[in-house]
Parts: sequence; C-alpha cells; structure tokens
Amino acid sequence: MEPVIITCAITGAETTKERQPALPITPIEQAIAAEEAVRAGASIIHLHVREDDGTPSQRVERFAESISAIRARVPEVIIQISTGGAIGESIDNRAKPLGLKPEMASLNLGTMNFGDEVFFNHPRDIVALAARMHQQGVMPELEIYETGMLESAFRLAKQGVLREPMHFQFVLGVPGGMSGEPQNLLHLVSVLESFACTNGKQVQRHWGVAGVGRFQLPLAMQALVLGGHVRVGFEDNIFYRKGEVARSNAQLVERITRIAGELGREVATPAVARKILGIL
Ligand code: KMH
Ligand code: ZN
Repeated sequence: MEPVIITCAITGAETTKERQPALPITPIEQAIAAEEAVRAGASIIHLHVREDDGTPSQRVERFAESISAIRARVPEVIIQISTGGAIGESIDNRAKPLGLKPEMASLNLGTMNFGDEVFFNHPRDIVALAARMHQQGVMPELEIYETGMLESAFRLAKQGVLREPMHFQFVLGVPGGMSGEPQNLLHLVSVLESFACTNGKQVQRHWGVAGVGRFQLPLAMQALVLGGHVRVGFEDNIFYRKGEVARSNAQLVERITRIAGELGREVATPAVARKILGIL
C-alpha cells in the first residue's frame, strides 16, 4: 500500500471556540496548530479562515495572512484552501481565495442538506470552479458526501471538466449526507473502483475519508486498512474520545500516525504526498 496521507482540517467554518477552546482562529494560532499537526504526521492542511471574533471568512487578505504565517513555520506543508466556506457564503466569495494560487483547493460536488441548512453547489458553479482550478494549476480535492456526487465527478471527468489524477475525499457523517457507517465507505470505494476501472482503462485516482464526529476514528481505521488516506481535525470532530474534548489538532493526528505505524502503513511526508497526488 502507498503511504497514508494525513490531512488536518484545523479550523473549519462551523466549530466554535465555546465547544472547542483550542480551536485555532487567528493566523498565528493557525500557524502553530499547522506546525504541530505536521510534526505529528500531517502533510496537508485543509484551511478555512476566521476573523478575529471567530466569524467564518472567505476574505482573500485573511487567507493570505494565514497562509504566510503557516508557510513561515512549516514551508514544506501542502495548503489546501476551502472553496466550501461557510453555509450561505456566496459562490463568488468562495472562489476568491483561488486567486492566491494554492497548491490544492476543495471542490464540493453537489448540493445537499447540511444539518438544518442547505449547502448550495450549483452544477454551473462546480464546473466554473473546476475550470478555474485547472487553469491556475490548483489541484482539486473532490468532496463527496453521497454516492450521487461520486457519479457526478466521473461524469465531469468524461466531459473533460475534471482531470486525472482524481483525488476524492469522502466526507461521511454530515446530517443530510451519508452517515459514517462502515458499509457506506465500502460502498463508495467499490463504486469508485468500478468507475475507475472500466473497459480495461484505469483512471488515476486516490481517496481519503473525513469522518464527522464519532465517525472520525472508526472511518480512519477503515481507510488505513483499505489503503485510503485520512483526514482528522477540529473541522470535523472536536473529541479525542466520547466525552473528552481533544487537547489539540495534533493530538488527533498523532493517534493516526501511531496506529498507522502499528499496521505497518508508512505516513507520507509532504514531499511524498505531492508525489502520490501528482502535484508538481
Ligand atoms: N463548511 C461546509 C459547509 C469545504 O471545505 O470544501 C463545507 C466545507 C467543505 O467545509
Ligand atoms: Zn472544509
């Protein structure tokens, strides 16, 4: 199996400081959290930014500040900016940070209920964001919350909107999307494999899983065994175990690194992750 790429989603748009006091908000807090996560084994930082009062933001200047603070501490890390933003953010604002030409950005493959809200991703916006990422040399990470979105991704690949290698992130456990039950991940992986290997043709692809809340650890374990990659971090889960709030993002990364070692699965450095993902 290839080495496991650990992504740390350090902040997100929904988690609050009230629920997770160690949530990194300011650029310097994010840089410290990113450095600790990388030292613990992460090679990608999935990045949302906040204003100083904790409000989710898609302001380009704020992304630029956080990116340069992170770069100053861990120049080697892969930074993946979010184009998902917070629920209700306009698609124009969500696209703006792409102007900073990050190495990677998230690309959400469909509209869905997201808890009590609706997360809008119009087909024309998905196509426009994908085109912009390809033009600017930004590798999209394809965020998949249910099987239909995976099928949409392959339809877009057939149309030439998405290109190989395709990198999928299965985000499981959002109320409104697929839950994080083990059979759901198995189903997604088998659908992915059947699309990726048709008529003797192999599509270059990789997948990882981000389990939300109580699904984070069991899904990560499943991915380690199946050969997938893993995302942890406060965006998706604030607990270390039931009833115990995690001390830091790094604590969640460390556990994955430790268990990967026990399973004989090497952990990718950022340089190795770039090679695996085909980031030049
Ligand atoms: N905050 C969620 C509504 C992404 O980063 O691309 C969407 C999200 C996905 O976080
Ligand atoms: Zn996100």
